[in-house]
Amino acid sequence: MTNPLHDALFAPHEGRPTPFLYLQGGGTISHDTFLQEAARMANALGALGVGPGDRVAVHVQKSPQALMLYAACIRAGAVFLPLNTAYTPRELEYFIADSGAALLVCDPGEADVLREIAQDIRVETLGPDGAGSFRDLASGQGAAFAPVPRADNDLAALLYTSGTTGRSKGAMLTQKNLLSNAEALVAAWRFTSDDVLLHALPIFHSHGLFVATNVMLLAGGAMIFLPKFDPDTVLARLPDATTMMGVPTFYTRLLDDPRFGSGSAAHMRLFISGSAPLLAETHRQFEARTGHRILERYGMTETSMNTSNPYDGERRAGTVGFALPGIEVKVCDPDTGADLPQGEIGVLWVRGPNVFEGYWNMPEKTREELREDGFFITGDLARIDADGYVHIVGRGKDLIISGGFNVYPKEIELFLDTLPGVKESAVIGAPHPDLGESVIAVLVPEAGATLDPAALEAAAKRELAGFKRPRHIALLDALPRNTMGKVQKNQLRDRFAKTFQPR
Ligand code: MCA
Ligand code: AMP
Repeated sequence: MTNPLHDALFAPHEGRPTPFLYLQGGGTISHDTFLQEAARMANALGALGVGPGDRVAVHVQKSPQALMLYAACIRAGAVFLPLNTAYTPRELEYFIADSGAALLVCDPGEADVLREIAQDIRVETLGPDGAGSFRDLASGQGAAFAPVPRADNDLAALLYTSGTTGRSKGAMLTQKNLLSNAEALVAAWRFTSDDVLLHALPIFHSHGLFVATNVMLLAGGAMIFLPKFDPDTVLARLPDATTMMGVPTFYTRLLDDPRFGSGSAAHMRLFISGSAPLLAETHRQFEARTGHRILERYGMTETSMNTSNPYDGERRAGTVGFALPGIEVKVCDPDTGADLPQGEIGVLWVRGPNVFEGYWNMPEKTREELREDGFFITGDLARIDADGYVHIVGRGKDLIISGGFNVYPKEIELFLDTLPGVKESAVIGAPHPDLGESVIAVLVPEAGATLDPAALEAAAKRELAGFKRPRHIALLDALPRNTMGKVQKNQLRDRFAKTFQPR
């Protein structure tokens, strides 16, 4: 038995002195050095008693060492569980408990607080500079580690995605899910060992970790590995790249920068966008400025990538292209589940080797969304045009996507409803020129109560990750409801989303 991800992504690079990561400060980490460090970390996991199938929760800043820890988990057969760096201790408590993680690796600055929360599990640290107790432990270990055998259906990663009920769900991703998708994307987007990807995405989500990193590992190329998307650095390093992947906000920010001209992109092979809708207008402006047609693709945490515009052929603005090879998509009636005729709008269903195993410890949720015939019900509303291009036209799920991060209104409403003086709340998305959408809260005070906006904001800051915090709070005497008692969010959007001043 082998370890499919290790064999395809890591083993081919053993002993290769070729550059893998070009760092912000100017240093370079070769494939070989990366793998040796990862092997030391895999030994460190063993020394900590982490075995195959154990979950390793990781709440650390982006760094080469954080990526080495991912490689170490794959090698050791452990399940990698990356967590958004913006999460607050209150949010982390849920993920740590729900996943039953055996080990938490966190930033040194938060270790004391998290040790209080995660009393039953081992807590080690890894800082943005790669230093910390976990690295110390690893540096005393040997640089050889025989990969732990894994089967196609063994779990490789657990990624939490928020849910419409307010409870986050852990998407169980197998070796086969991740490898089949990386293979499909390398082929579809023509990645080779000559490619240098500008990587400014976070590595705690599917986009930066599986789409960007796994693709580059499989292709054998290099990454300009930046801690975050900062236009100055991106513009300075773009000349050394051949490709870039980003959320739409990356592209609108580049277009907003007068330094970004046709010369900045003339040498580039490919720009790819995903995680949120890329406005057709942005697509056209980008082409007018650079001559490049951004390649838009569509995916989800549960499925990795499903569809992509073609590499050769027309990249059609406002569409997400065709199903990737080996993956089926169809549009179904939201109520009956019946297949809809071509051209009609319905819910998009997806089937293929990319589709996850189900939600961690949530068999009922899994049954609701993942059918026995293998189709996953995405909750996205789509139409397939006469030429076969998939258009994502809306969402059947109550979801806001802010700068590529998902925010489920229910989670924020449940939190707001606990605040003193708040009778009830409704959270909606408003169009935002930089983030695509942003979060607005409408609150109804309890009779006689006066809500203090500063206190509300302070509570939100303490408890909620920054990208989830409402950027605007409006007050109402009562929420508009239909005869069934359901809050009429469309009315709230008409009333507040259009008049709100983005910040
Ligand atoms: C940061 N802030 C945000 C966001 N990011 N607010 C709303 N939405 C956001 N996305 C807030 C911070 O809390 C902070 O608030 C202030 O903005 C500045 O923080 P900073 O970190 O400096 O922000 P930034 O550098 O401007 O970040 C914006 C960003 C970033 C570059 C768009 O959010 C980003 O890299 N997004 C990528 C998301 C992504 O990778 N998604 C993939 C999901 P304060 O000042 O109040 O503290 S995977 C997925 O969706 C599927 C599988 C797919 O198809 O890919
Ligand atoms: P996540 O839960 O973070 O995996 O987000 C997945 C969701 O992001 C999908 O269900 C879509 O709603 C949205 N999404 C991802 N890529 C695109 C895209 N290219 N166009 C529109 N929506 C997208």
